[in-house]
Amino acid sequence: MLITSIGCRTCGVRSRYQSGNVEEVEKYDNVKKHVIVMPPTKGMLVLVKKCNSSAVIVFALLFSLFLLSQIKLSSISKIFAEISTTSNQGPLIASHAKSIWASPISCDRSHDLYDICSINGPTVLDPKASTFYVMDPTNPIPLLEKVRPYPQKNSTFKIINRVKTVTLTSGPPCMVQHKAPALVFSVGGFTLNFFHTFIDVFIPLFITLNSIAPDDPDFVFAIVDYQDWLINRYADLFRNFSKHPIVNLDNDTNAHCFPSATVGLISHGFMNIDPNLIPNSKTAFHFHSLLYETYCHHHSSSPIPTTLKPKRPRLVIMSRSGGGGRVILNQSELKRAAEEEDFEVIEFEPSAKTSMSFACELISSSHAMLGVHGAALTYSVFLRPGSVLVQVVGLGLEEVAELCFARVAKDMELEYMEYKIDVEESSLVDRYGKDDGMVKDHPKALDFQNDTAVEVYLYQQNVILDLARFREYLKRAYEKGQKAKIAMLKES
Ligand SMILES: *[C@@H]1O[C@H](CO)[C@@H](O)[C@H](O)[C@H]1NC(C)=O
Ligand SMILES: *[C@@H]1O[C@H](CO)[C@@H](O)[C@H](O)[C@H]1NC(C)=O
Ligand SMILES: *[C@@H]1O[C@H](CO)[C@@H](O)[C@H](O)[C@H]1NC(C)=O
Ligand SMILES: *[C@@H]1O[C@H](CO)[C@@H](O)[C@H](O)[C@H]1NC(C)=O
Ligand SMILES: CC(=O)N[C@H]1CO[C@H](CO)[C@@H](O)[C@@H]1O
Repeated sequence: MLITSIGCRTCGVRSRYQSGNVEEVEKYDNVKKHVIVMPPTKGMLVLVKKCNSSAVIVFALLFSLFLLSQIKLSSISKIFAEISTTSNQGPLIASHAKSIWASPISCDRSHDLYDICSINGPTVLDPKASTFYVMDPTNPIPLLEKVRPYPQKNSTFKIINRVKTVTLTSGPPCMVQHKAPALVFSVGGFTLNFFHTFIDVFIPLFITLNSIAPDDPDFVFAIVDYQDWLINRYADLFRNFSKHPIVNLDNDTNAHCFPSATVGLISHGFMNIDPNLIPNSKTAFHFHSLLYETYCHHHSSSPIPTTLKPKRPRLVIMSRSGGGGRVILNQSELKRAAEEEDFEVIEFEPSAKTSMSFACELISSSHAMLGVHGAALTYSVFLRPGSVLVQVVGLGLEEVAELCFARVAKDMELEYMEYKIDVEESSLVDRYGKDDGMVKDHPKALDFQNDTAVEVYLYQQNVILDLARFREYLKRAYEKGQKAKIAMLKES
């Protein structure tokens, strides 16, 4: 006889005991155990215990009974049968399997001609491997039974060896057991772009958690297309979404067990959080608050260029340079003009290396942000309610400007202003001439399937602001920024 005690995967304990060493079984009472009993010859009884110690004690009791009375194992089965409540599972192996600890897999090999096994619960069949897998989260122990489903098991003819063997098993054993369900999503795709990191990962993550578990969003993130730089850059934010370590699905070799899993993220469209579609009515404003709590005021040594409490309203100009287009060609004049309107002006060109807490502290302590439509305006998620966002909209970019930043700005309770440039303010005039169709008849909605359009309006186009006209916007932005400044001072 063999008694095997296998600790729960959670405890990582695995031990084996030879015949009758019951004390040793009990010594491990503080860890969760499963005990399997296998009689040597006739009759087979598999006893699987739930993770508790009382079962061990019951087992020990029965085992002593066995030692005392020398009853045959088949009688032990009868004891189990007697104390069992009638189960509607495992109809095939009534006397052996119908115990209160009914094993997910039970086999009756007591017959001369045949073996018969059953899986007492939901099962997955993999026909390629002729294997049935048990799905039973409460019994994550490795069980393995092989059976030739042919009633001539002891035939001495060789042909019997050609009968296929079917495997019944508990599937890959859990190397890591999780209490929280899994949420599986990708951080690949377009996420090199800051805007996409938000619209494809963090906003959908926020929506999904609040949609599928509005009261207790407790998930283990299992991430595909794992990228070190992204996970590291947003480590604090991920940690605020889930306290569990992230599982890297791309290279993890362990079998993980979860009580349940969701694969995929919910999106409400570009930069949109629709409270009507979320059970707990969370809004973009709540999303802003989460970011603000995560990244602002946690790093007191953050080198903000000026004081945290500027005397004048602060305007952040989101600079662009390099080959990406949408550069404000007369930005130094713009800066001077804004300063003349009494703004404290900071030019900020974020990169992939920009620390999120630096960006948060800079922007949340500002009262206005200005920039040409582009990914950098995503940093407006750090602006505090009442602050001003001025989006400069180039030719052909009206629709994306609305979709990407205008709507969410309003949802985050920002004062949103839009400056649509005139044809003369676009560098496309210099390049193609005022009368070219692409300039004169520029589309309102950019067709992202049209490579020419994307190239021209997003990447070739720069902006020379007509400061005489723009000054009116600066004045209005200043008034609103001043109001925001007073409100923020009161708040803190
Ligand atoms: C049939 O084979 C099994 C082993 O597969 C053996 O334990 C059993 O005693 C055999 N029964 C007979 C009737 O030979
Ligand atoms: C998987 O990748 C992560 C991040 O790239 C790394 O830290 C970890 O050591 C890797 N694990 C294995 C098992 O390769
Ligand atoms: C997010 O994390 C910061 C620390 O990194 C913490 O102070 C803050 O309370 C957290 N917010 C939430 C909503 O978990
Ligand atoms: C693509 O966009 C360019 C510039 O707006 C336009 O001239 C051209 O007709 C468009 N092509 C198609 C197939 O729509
Ligand atoms: C309209 C306007 O103010 N244009 C100026 C933009 O900036 C350049 C230099 O960067 C000036 O030459 C323009 O006069």
